[in-house]
Amino acid sequence: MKLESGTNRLEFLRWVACAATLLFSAVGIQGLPVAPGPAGNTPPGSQASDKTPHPLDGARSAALTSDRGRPNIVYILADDLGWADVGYHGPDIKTPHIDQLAAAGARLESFYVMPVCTPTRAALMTGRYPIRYGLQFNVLRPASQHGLPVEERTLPQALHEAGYETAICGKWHLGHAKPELLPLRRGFDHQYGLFLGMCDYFTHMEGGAFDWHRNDKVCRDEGYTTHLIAKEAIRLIEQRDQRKPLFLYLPFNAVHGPIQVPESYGKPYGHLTGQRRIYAGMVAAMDEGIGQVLAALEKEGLGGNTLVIFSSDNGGLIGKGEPAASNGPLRDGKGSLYEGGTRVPAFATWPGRIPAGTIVKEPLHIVDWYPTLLKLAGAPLEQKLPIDGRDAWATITDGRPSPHEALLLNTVGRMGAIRAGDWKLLRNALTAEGEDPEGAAHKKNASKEERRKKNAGPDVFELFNLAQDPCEKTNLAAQQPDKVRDLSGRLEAFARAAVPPTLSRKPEGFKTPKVWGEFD
Ligand SMILES: [Ca+2]
Repeated sequence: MKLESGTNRLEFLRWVACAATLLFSAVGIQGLPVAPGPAGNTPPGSQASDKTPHPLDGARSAALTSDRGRPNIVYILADDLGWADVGYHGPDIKTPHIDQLAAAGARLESFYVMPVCTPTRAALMTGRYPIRYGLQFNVLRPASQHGLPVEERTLPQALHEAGYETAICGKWHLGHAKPELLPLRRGFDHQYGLFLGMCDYFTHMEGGAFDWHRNDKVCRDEGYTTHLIAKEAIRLIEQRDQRKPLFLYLPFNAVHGPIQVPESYGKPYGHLTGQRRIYAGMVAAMDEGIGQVLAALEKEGLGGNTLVIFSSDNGGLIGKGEPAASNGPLRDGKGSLYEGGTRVPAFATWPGRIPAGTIVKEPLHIVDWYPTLLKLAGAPLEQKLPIDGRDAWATITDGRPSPHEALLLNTVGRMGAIRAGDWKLLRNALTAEGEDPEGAAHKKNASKEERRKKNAGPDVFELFNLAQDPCEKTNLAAQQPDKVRDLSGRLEAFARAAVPPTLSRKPEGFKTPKVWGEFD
């Protein structure tokens, strides 16, 4: 076991700066994570005012809610959005619609996702950790032949069975090489958007082929993808089956690369430079689209009984050079098991059911939405494959503790991380080689030679108390050997239960099609 030595003066000053920032966050200046206290969640109304007008709180809403008190559900998933890149967490980028929505419900300030795109989407769709079905490592590539295994029951499938109309509008990224992997075969009544992990925002091309679809067929709609996704979401809301509650999954491909936006969106951000200026415009365009979707819900009289959930799918990418995204003081970014890679902006809003201004500090994971939503929708939770997620409703609405004793952040090869209460243990997160999904973005603190040496040696553990040290500066592994033993045992149990990751290999003789997901 390698243990970090004490902090030097520079480290100490950085720690002080971090602590000061967190102190400011407690009074709402910076919006950074506040250390969880024994009382759990902040009582409703103690931060944002209960009198904040709800964006979905129109007079028509109450009279026109969906059936039997079950909510319409809109899950907005941003792509690669950094912790500090929502207005309520950081000063750089204005997100008035996101901020208003967040203030009207519960901000989930310790909400965890997987470090990259495909695993997070799989976790949301199944309520099961990706180690259960081989999607814990890396993302699907254009030549990938696999996807979310068809044996997995999906969230839209369960909601569809319970009588919901289900739609995906945006990025799928859970399989495109076979018809059975496409959204309409995985529980969605409607599909619109891209199948792969990223595409050009204007031409809708990726990897030499076209990737824009409606109902799993090629779609030649022209325009900026964020605009198209918002427009289609509004159409789906307006033309929904009014006899059924609606589940609308809205995974914007924004603000994943390529960093592109119509020029007008970048203009208000002249004080930012380089890619960050364009990225800020991308966030602004997404915020505008979210505002339009909320207005459509309101216009249709659905606001009063719609649960709107928002989160990013992983932390902001802060690789080499000047990063476009910012995770604020959180350590590291996309692809990493440190907080900057896995702890993301998130909230849930439902007028009358989630008190405005709620701040949830208890740790939750994206797998929790599956059982939570199924329960709210009256869908059965009994299924063949066991669910890792836990019903988080009492934690979100009633200040109850996290439903998890321990949350798995991931385990792949010799690398892994787990959170239990205020404690987080990472194994070989700094040093393991060849197990980084996104190009070693998080290993910049160790030279190649250092990593090679350490990778050949015994496991390197880092232990942090996130209540006192949310920026993961002070490794307490040496002082807390019992805690390390306990958490590494739990992590090892998850690792032993994992199936091997399915790796993306380009098949022999692979030919890029003209359109991804077309099989004729
Ligand atoms: Ca992503």
